[in-house]
Amino acid sequence: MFGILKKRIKESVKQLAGIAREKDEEDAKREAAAPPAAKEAKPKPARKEIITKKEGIARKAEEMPEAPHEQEEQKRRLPRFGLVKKIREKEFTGREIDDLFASMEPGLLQANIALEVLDFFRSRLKEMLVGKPVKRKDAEQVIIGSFRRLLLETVSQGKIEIGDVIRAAKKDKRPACLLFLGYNGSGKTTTIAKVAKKLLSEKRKPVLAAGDTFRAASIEQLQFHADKLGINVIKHKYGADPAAVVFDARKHAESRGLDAVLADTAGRMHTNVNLMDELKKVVRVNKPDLKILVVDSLTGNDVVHQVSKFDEGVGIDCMILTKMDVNEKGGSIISACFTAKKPVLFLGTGQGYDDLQEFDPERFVEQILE
Ligand SMILES: Nc1nc2c(ncn2[C@@H]2O[C@H](COP(=O)(O)OP(=O)(O)O)[C@@H](O)[C@H]2O)c(=O)[nH]1
Ligand SMILES: [Mg+2]
Repeated sequence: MFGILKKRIKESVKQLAGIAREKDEEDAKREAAAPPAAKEAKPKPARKEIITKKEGIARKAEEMPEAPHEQEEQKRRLPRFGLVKKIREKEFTGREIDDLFASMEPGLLQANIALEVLDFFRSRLKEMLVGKPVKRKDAEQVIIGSFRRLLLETVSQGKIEIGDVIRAAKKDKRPACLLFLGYNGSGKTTTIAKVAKKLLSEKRKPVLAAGDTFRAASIEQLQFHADKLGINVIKHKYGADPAAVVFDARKHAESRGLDAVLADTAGRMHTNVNLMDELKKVVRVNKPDLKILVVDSLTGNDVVHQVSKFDEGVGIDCMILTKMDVNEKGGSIISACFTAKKPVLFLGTGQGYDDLQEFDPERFVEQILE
């Protein structure tokens, strides 16, 4: 997983560390070419006169202007010290970070990190690195550390546990209502089946709501999964009001003491206002505990647009990114988190019921930087 993203981030780190090393060599050459006087590091011994400390201070003040050779000495020593410091340390400039991004941008975009995210990364990296001396030998580690912080602060958007949501709803003596939203084909129906399987394995009782009354065969697809898992689906006819389907499922779950309603919805094309309005009604009528956006991780840079439209339209609480098993890019996770500022609950990692991985931001970042 994330092979391309890993490669691109590694290239960025290497390139910046390379800048630090290049300058190192240049300065070493400059030092070798410097005149011998400047190369002399040993300070000349101070004049050999025995004086008391008090006298010494007074005389030093007096002597300063009369001791040009000392000043000379200091002048020689200071640039020398500056040079040594320059050789050992590196201060990145804003220009170097800009240049890095200019050359890395196509690759990072290709790894599905959106342009908006790259702009943010560039300015954060400048804040972290520019004007702060870094020991050249540590440069690579410092750069990796900056990327680690940057990635972590982007993908750590809090934590939501479905178990906690169910427990909270139970206190109100009602089932939790989890609404799954997203594009056609993003993996909503498949993911609902996976989440249902997970709840069953935790000894919880879910029911499914066939809220996609729009797309041909969607109800049958949900029924197929429910039959396999041995759970119920509440369904109406195609073309029926999805808000009513979800409402009925909630009543069904309440009367039977079930734990959660997992509600499917039609794939909202975010350009289709009618469908978005219909979805708003589902939310208004049913007040779901969690609005979960299911995002196809292969979507590429459209992730940003998709996430913002759904968030503006109905408000999302968290996300699930699917098809990570066939996605080497991984940047869509970063783009989705950056845009939504909401946590990723799970990653879909295949078509089987157990192919659902809890998303761990720290593990994700370590995987990328390993
Ligand atoms: N490889 C892979 N395929 C997935 C994953 N999640 C869903 N799919 C497939 O994506 C296609 C669309 O999924 P579906 O659940 O029907 O999407 P929906 O239109 O949003 O309900 C189906 O062929 C699924 O089997 C995943 O995590 N990995
Ligand atoms: Mg579906």
